[in-house]
Amino acid sequence: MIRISAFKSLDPMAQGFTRDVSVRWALEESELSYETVLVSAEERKSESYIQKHPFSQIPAYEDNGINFFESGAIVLHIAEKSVLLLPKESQARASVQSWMFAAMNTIDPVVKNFEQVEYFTPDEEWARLRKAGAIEAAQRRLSQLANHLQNREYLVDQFSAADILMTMSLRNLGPSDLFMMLPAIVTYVQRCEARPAFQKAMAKHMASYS
Ligand SMILES: N[C@@H](CCC(=O)N[C@@H](CS)C(=O)NCC(=O)O)C(=O)O
Repeated sequence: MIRISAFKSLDPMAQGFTRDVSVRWALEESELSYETVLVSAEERKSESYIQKHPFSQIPAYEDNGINFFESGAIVLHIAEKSVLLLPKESQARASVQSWMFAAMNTIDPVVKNFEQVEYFTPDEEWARLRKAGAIEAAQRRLSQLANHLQNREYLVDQFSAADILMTMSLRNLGPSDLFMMLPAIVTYVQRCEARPAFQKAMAKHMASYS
C-alpha cells in the first residue's frame, strides 16, 4: 500500500497549495490507490517521522516499505511505474526529466522569491527593496517558459510528470499581474488544472480540512 503524509491542520490560505497535492495528482493520473496519514506539527518532530523525512516536512511517502521524501523524487518514482507520466522513448523521457528539474530548480526558486515579497512579507523593508529585482528575475524566466509553451499544450508532447511539478509551482503566482501578463502560462495552468486527476487530488486534499 502507498501512504503519503499530509498536514493534520492547515491554514486556509495554504490549503490546496502544499506539496502533498503534487503527489496525490501523480497518483490519481496513474490510477494508483493510496492512504493519507495526517500528521500534526508535534508528530512531524518525532524521531519516527524524522526517519521518514529528515526535514520534518510534508510530504513523506511510503510504497511497500520503500520510503521517499521530496515531492520531485516522489513524483518521479510514481512516474516510473507507468508510461502515462514518463514516456519510454529516449528523447521524450530525457525531455520530461529535464523539465521536472527545470520546474523545481529553475522556475520554483523565482516563484518562491516572488511569493515572499508579494504575498508573505510585502511590508518588510527588505522585501520592498528586493521586490523589483524579484519581479524582474521571475519575469525573465517566466517569459522564456511562455515562449516554450506558445503553441504547445504541455511541456513535452504529451501530459507528463513535468506538467504536475510545473503547474504546482506556477499556481503559487496567484492572481498577480506577473501571472496575468503571460497568457500562454495562464492557459497552460488552467488546462492542467482542468484534468480530472487534478480535480480528484484536490478534492481528497481539501477533504482533510473540511
Ligand atoms: N522541497 C520539498 C519542500 C517540502 C515543503 O516545503 N513542505 C512544506 C509543505 S508544502 C512543509 O512541510 N512545511 C513545513 C516545514 O517546512 O516545517 C518538497 O518538494 O517536498
